[in-house]
Amino acid sequence: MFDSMLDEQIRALQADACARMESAKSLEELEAVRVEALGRKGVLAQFSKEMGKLAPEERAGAGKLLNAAKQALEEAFERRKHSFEEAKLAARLDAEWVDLTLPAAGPRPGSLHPITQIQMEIEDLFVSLGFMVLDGPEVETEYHNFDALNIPRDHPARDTQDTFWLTDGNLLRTHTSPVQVRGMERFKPPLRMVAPGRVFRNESIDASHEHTFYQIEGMMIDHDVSVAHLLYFMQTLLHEVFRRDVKVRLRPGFFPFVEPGFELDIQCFICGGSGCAVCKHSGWVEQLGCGLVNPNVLRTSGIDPEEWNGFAFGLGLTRLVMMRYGIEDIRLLQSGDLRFLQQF
Ligand code: 2NL
Repeated sequence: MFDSMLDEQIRALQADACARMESAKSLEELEAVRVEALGRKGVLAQFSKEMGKLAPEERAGAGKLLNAAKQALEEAFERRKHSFEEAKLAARLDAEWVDLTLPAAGPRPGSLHPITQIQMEIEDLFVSLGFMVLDGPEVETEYHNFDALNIPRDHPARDTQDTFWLTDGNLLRTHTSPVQVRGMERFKPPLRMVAPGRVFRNESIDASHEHTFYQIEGMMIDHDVSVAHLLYFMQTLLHEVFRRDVKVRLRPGFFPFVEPGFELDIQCFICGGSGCAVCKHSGWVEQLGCGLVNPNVLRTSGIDPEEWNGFAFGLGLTRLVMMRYGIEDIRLLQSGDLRFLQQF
């Protein structure tokens, strides 16, 4: 029996389409060949239609051939598709490879707030110089915050504009002096103590004022304490904080709880004393208040001013941190902004 024309065409199509599937360069190219040969409007479908025109004795042979071609093409298609998928998976496994035997990164360590860091450094320094570190309540009595410190009844610091008063007559401490008053009440001289902590002032907030801030106060009570002792301790403190030698100067300053009282300046180390924005072109930057403890303050807390005297000082930790790191806006320190905090 001779092949019909159709048989020839089926064989030719099968050979051609098989070869093109095997050499297809991409899934898209492969799919195009499949549609062309096996699709609903493809060549094989066309042949299927033409079978109707064949003589009945030729039809069975051509039908078998058509089915065999269809099956062969489907198999060729699946084989090639599978090889594309394997290559794709292999590429992905290669690209997404992870070494599971590497040690994990672990938790990211945090750090202490710069104010806490400076507070702890100053505490350590004073402990090494024989001082106690004392703590006390943030809600204070009017007596411990004002009366015991020789602050007059009509002093403006007692105003509601400066002090947060509570409805029961107590207040939020405006300095850590009351901690030292409690220290004098509790311990006998000779006495060396520092009182770091959070204090509150009823102020409006701007780039250099917060209503809540941190300070450290200290005092030493002994026999014959002089301004020379005071200067030595202040210079040691500032040397520790700024990690360099600092030139200091004393100006008279008034605080009711010391006599004499001073404002202590350091020579500006931003400009070296020639004048800049930080020192407001004066060459000096105000750092702390200090003086010899007013005898009235000693007497009020049960210490005999005929036998004992002492020096005391107070300084803002916030100011110190801003000076040390060149921070221009006080609000950054309480912002909780990690981009800021991660620098310390
Ligand atoms: C400042 C000034 C100062 C004191 C604080 C003090 C405490 C007692 C007795 C005497 Cl219990 N004095 N403290 C003395 C002088 C100045 O602070 O500008 N602070 C930020």
